[in-house]
Amino acid sequence: MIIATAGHVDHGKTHLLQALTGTNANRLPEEQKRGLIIGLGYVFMPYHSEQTQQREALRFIDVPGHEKFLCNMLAGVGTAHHAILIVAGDKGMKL
Ligand SMILES: Nc1nc2c(ncn2[C@@H]2O[C@H](COP(=O)(O)OP(=O)(O)O)[C@@H](O)[C@H]2O)c(=O)[nH]1
Ligand SMILES: [Mg+2]
Repeated sequence: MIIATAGHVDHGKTHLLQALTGTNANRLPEEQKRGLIIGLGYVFMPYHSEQTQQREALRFIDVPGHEKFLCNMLAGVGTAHHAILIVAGDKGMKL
């Protein structure tokens, strides 16, 4: 299963994925320097499936929230089965 993030820049998308998987999806040096994702980030969370009795993984695609990188965001969410809409509770919805 592939899950994409969605939400405005600086609302905690990458932070949430790091908490879930232990991996920083900001992998490029420029992304780490700026603290925001420009391309796409890929992280995963392994788990044991009771259904199949096998080791499986939830796969996440972290996408940019900045409007300048909208094309990259669309490329990321286009392949996902599900999305997590992440809104910072202290900032509210932003367009
Ligand atoms: N306002 C707010 N900031 C958060 C929250 N969770 C994480 N942050 C901080 O917001 C900053 C940006 O987080 P990041 O995950 O890079 O946001 P992204 O651009 O949506 O991926 C970091 O300094 C985080 O520590 C939250 O729930 N609310
Ligand atoms: Mg991010």
